[in-house]
Amino acid sequence: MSFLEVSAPDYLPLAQMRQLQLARLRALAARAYQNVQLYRTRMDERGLGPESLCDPSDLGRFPFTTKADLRDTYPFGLFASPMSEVVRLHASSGTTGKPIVVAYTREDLEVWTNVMVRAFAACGLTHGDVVQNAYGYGLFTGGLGAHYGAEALGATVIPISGGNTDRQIMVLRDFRVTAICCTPSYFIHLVERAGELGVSIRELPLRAGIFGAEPWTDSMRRHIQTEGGIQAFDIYGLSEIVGPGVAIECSCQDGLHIFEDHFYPEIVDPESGEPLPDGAEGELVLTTLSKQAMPMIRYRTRDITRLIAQPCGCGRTLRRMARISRRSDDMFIIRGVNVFPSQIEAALLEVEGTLPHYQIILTRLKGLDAMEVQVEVTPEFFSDKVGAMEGLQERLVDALDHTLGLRVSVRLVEPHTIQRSEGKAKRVIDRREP
Ligand code: DLL
Repeated sequence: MSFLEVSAPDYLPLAQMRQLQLARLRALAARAYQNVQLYRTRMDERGLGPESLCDPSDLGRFPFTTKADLRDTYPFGLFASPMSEVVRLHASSGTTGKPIVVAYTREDLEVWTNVMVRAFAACGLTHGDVVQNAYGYGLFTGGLGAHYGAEALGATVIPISGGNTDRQIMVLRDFRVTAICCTPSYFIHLVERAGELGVSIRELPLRAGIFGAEPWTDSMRRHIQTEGGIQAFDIYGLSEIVGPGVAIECSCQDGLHIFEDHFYPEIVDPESGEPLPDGAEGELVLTTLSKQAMPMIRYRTRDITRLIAQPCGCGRTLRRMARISRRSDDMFIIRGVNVFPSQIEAALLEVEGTLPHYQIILTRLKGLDAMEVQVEVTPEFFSDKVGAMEGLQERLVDALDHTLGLRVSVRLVEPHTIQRSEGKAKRVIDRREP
């Protein structure tokens, strides 16, 4: 299939897209009903079936599926295909207990590759690119998802996986890599380590980064683009739906196009579950439209965003979602104030003199919650006089106060004090007793 044909659904007129979605939704509901006990019971309880879907918006009458459902049916209870048709399993570890297991038929893998090809193409990658894939290979979906997509695009893939930073830098330079896939926090670490080794990433042929798997902010993007001399694109996905490739930014870098022909998005109020209109911020709920092995109906992602229906400068008709600002379950409450790590990151990066390496430590002192933000300062600042450090600390406390409406303690730490992650960064350390 030619490249243009692969990307054709990106430009489908709206009415045609809704028609396609409806046909796929009906087939999905039928498949889920026939093959998965949990879906059958829930649809029967509400008297729903494929015929209840006359318009994609009718999906709003269907019950949600949650992470708890995946745990309760661990490991294979939500599979809609016999094991003989399942050709791949991945798993995602949660914060507690057993991982969740996801399955793919051969057709599912083809769809995954298809959306990843379209994703890479959307951020300007072509067959001429040399792609260093530093997402972890294994049960995590990042490695293999990006791998098959980049390969199908015709790019040269370097399956280096995560870790071994010095070798990553050598490969980046010696193999004349033009695009890199990893978490944004790991890329920052790479740039920094390269500096120590006397390698300037800015001077290498590297021109694009496809970053995702964890939340990051626009301030972080500015930092990465300046320090790395590249364009940084945001890619979103989750194991339960497919892995990476649910949505991606295009060259306009203004929201992530959702591959709506395979994933149907809704935004709901995270508290009440009520559907919200395009433009309103809430929890992203996704339904897979073509998944065979593990269909997901109205999966509660816990990711907070909003849908953007306005046309995009790139010409794609796919709706966009705003960068994931936070997860609804990321929130912690300090002295009655709701706090999200992303707000802290944004506030810190607005103040000059700090590095995008930070950690939030939560403790409980005499029954009262306390929060300390530890942030690394630039080497120049660190070697400077104590007075400058104090001034910086005050500016940070003020910036956080301004954003959160809360005065919290800030500890400036030496460069390299905060542990680097090869995959998803751990920003919050909760030392409060349960
Ligand atoms: O992180 C899949 C992936 C791999 C996406 C590589 C992008 C690149 P999980 O491990 O199941 O899958 O984690 C999914 O990570 O619900 C979000 O909370 C978060 N996440 C993923 N991408 C982004 C992003 C992969 N671009 C969970 N921005 C999701 C913010 C993200 N959060």
